[in-house]
Formats: sequence, structure tokens, C-alpha cells
Amino acid sequence: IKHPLQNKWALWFFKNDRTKEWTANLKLVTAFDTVEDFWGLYNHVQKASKLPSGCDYSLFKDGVQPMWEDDVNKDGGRWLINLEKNKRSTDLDNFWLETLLCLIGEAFEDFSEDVNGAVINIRNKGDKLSLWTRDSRRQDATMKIGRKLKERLRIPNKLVIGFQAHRDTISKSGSTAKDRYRV
Ligand code: M7G
Repeated sequence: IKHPLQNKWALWFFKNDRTKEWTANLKLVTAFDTVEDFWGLYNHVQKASKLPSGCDYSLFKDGVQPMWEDDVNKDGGRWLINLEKNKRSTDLDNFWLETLLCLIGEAFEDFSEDVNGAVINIRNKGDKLSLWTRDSRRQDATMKIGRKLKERLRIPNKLVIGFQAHRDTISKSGSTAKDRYRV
């Protein structure tokens, strides 16, 4: 018997094809709800650091589309970690795996329900890791989730990370939206 997870999760893959709409480039890989199936999938897919620039992985609760438009994302936002270019070879895969383990292991305790998923963007201009939550107005939950994420990724306290509401990101195409919170 396999070890059940609290939630069922779905892995998505995004491949940048400029001839298509953003949503058409987003593909569901598979969903899983046991520890064993998670590792089977993780070991089967390409490491994030090996993906071509322009690709993303997303892991979201099953039934949630990894996009701003989804009902549980539309009022939410993300904790964003910008990775310096030289971190792709050293930290990126570790950060992504640790984030996945935080999600499937419900590491955010009382606030795990606030967490919808996480995204890794592979970009030549700098990779990005983000944790998406469902309601940017929930200050206490948002702050606790941000602190826990930093702790689990062992990001030094002096390195500040920001949280942006998706609504702000949508209206700010090009540059990064202003931070609603920082931790
Ligand atoms: P990105 O891939 O998040 O970051 O957004 P990047 O600028 O580092 O590549 C790039 C573009 O993808 C955005 O400006 C949008 O056009 C599109 N895009 C990204 N996201 C997360 C969404 C989304 O959730 N919904 C829609 N409709 N488009 C998105």
C-alpha cells in the first residue's frame, strides 16, 4: 500500500511557443496523491535546471489551473524568489524540490489551505521561483507562509523576498508589481 498525501497534486509544464496563446502552451503532465507516485514522477521528469529558457514547471492542487484566472488564484498572489543567474547550477533544483516537498508535505501547517501551488520559471534573464496563495488580503497567513518558505529553503534572513498580488502583476506587464508584503 502506498503512502497517501493529504491532497492530490498536479504537475504542469509550460513550453514557450510564441506562435500560440499563453494558455495553449500550458500542459498538464499528471496528477498524483501518494508519496511513491510523487517520487516516480519527480525522478522521471527533466530537472528544472535542464529545461530550456522559457519553460516552467507548476505544481498545483488538483483541479486548480496554474494561472491568474483560476477562481482560487484570482484574489491571490505569490511569494517570489528571484534567482541570480549563477544559482541555476547550485540552488535551483534544490529550491524547487524543497518547495515541492513543502507543498505535498503540507509544511505550512494551519495555513496550508491558503497555498494553491508553486511555479518555477526558467529564464535567461534570471530564473524565478514562486509560491502562490489564494488571498492576498490574508496578511497573517501570507506572512507565516513566506517565513516558512524562507526557513525551509534556508534563505538568509537578510535576503528579503516580496509578495505580489496577481491583480497587480496582471496590470504591470513587463516589470514586477509592487510588493504587498516583504519577509
Ligand atoms: P511569466 O511567464 O510569468 O514571466 O509571464 P516572464 O515575464 O519572466 O516570462 C510572461 C507572460 O506570460 C505574461 O506577461 C503573460 O502574458 C503570460 N502569463 C503568465 N502567467 C502566469 C499568466 C497567467 O496566469 N494567465 C495568463 N493569461 N497569462 C499569463
